[in-house]
Amino acid sequence: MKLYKLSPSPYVRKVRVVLEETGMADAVETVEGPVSPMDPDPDLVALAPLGKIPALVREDGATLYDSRVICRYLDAKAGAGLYPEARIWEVLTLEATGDGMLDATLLMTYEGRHRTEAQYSTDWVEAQWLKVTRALDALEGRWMSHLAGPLDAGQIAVGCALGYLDLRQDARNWRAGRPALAAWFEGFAARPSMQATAPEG
Ligand SMILES: N[C@@H](CCC(=O)N[C@@H](CS)C(=O)NCC(=O)O)C(=O)O
Repeated sequence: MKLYKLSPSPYVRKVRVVLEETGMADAVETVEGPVSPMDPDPDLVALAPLGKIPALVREDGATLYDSRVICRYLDAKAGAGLYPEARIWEVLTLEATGDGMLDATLLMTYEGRHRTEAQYSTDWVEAQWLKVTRALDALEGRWMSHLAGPLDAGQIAVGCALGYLDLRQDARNWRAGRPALAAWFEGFAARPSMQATAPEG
């Protein structure tokens, strides 16, 4: 299998954490390349029409995207139980929460990276940040017992989202007022799978 990636991408990190946790990292060859919404890579677009990473080229079937589909596919292939049937709706909702935090944080980054100074909207950026803070508060207030349970795909999404906040929005100090989530992330970030996939910048 071939994984289209770019090192700091938090969505790619989710997939790489699943590969590490399921012992399948060696089954995947990686293709690293630049990714831009304004100038998508034609090779990637031929495989994945949205031009986004991650995309997983399989030997025996259509190319898979996005990160949620790929994580679920790898989990099924490994039989790793990261989407346990007994808690499936909670796991999927937690995964959607982590991914939604990533989407909002990425839009904040893109607002500065892909739009001119005149187009840049502080209101838009702050509206995205509000989404992130509401999600952080929900995690701190309602999800801590789930986060403390056995590893699942929802936890992986949240762990990668918090890692991405440290990378791109460190100055906003998401840990302030959220001691339980901060303590959970300290432990989660120490997992070998998270250490092996930590972004370099
Ligand atoms: N929902 C997608 C989001 C993937 C995504 O937005 N990836 C970014 C890189 S971090 C990308 O490819 N951006 C290029 C674009 O938006 O065209 C997933 O979970 O895989």
